[in-house]
Amino acid sequence: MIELRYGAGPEGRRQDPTMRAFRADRFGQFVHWGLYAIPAGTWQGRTIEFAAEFLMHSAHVSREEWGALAADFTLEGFDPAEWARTAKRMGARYVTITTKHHDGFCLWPSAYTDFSVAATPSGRDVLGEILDAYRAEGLATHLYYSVLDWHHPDWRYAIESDDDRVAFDRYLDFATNQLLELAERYPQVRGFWFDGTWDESVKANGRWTHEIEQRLKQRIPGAIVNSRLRADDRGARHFDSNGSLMGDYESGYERRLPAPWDRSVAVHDWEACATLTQASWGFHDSAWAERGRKTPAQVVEQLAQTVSLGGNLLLNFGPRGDGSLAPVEVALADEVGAWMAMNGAAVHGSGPAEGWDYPGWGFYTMPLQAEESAERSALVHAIVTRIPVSGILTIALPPGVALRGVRALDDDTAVSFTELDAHTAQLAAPAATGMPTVLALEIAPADPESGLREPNPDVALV
Ligand code: FHN
Repeated sequence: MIELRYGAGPEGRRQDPTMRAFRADRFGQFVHWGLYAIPAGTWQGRTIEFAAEFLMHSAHVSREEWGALAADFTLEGFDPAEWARTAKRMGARYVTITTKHHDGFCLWPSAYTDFSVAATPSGRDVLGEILDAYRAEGLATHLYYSVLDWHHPDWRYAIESDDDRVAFDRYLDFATNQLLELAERYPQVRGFWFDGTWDESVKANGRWTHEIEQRLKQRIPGAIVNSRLRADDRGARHFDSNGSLMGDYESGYERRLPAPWDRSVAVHDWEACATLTQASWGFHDSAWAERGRKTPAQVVEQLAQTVSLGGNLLLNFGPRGDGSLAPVEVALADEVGAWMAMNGAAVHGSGPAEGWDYPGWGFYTMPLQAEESAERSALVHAIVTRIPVSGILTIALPPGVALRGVRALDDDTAVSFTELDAHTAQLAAPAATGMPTVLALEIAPADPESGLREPNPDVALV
């Protein structure tokens, strides 16, 4: 065991009401919005096939030129109530909004910089309006904050001299002030989502990452902080040098998910974040970004996989430069929302189905209370995402579990099934609809005698 001052605390997995609510939410909306939404991936006629929020960096734009975009941040199409309604219709239970991305532009009128909405034509507190709108729809709010800052003169990628150290200490004071300012201005937020913490300069300041997490939690009791903030005394990130998770949940899954059979990830809380476009978080107005745009079925499949492994999915939206949502993203939200309206019980308040192996044709989830209580759930949801060409779904039952009934979750019709043996049931695969079908499996403890029979060797389970 390595002695660490800034590693994980001894508390282990949080079970307080705020954390349980976050865990049960399972589906959140990420919003990347800032000045980068105005050029939307194109600078002086040149479209750069890279994330739109990186344009200042990738097109080598000076701070002055980039700063001039603030004059065009006019909010003509900005309707935060519409953003919030869209997220709610989609089935998201919380939002994580970029307060400051790598370009340093702040969506709130910060007292610590001039580079904020205060310098735009309206001068409005855009962040405050967004947070109020989401709260009015009943969604919890989390604040994204990039520690990396291309605008601030004291930002350093690495500490290579005494001057660097002095400058970077000043930078960390600035970031501390901004974060405490956010906590003070918006005390109803549920959490902080840190980013831009991978550089050597931050890794050499594990103490700051530890202390700012503590200070934010003092200001907002119960606040939830992602693992991406933290570095330990030796610069280890997310997990400390002893292998323990730092922060309240792991946030390392970005545009990827754990393997569908890898249940080991469920030992702690985690959240994956995903883009809707090919690889841009900010609005990128180009055929390049559209080429990889996800369909509603792909989003639902990712959501099902995530919940089956005990994670949350944070699905990104990139509003346009005028503040309006892209119609293609609203359409996706509505299609996902139509599915969630019928099948959300397999997602919200659900988690891994303990003992149920990955079936290959989809994912199993189970109500969370059951996962956490001694009593076994009487219900497992089977989310069918890949219909076998045989047209047959094989259900491998965990030891001691019997299948009592199967119903389609959307219309509550009974589905007939055959028991091949004590461990195996089969049923006709649902018809293809273009979206996953959810089957509610009613289960009960098996008759102890029945388990003594041999499993049927003819049945390929996966
Ligand atoms: O560089 C950022 C990127 O723009 C985006 O904000 C994502 C979201 O997780 N985080 C960083 C890359 O890891």
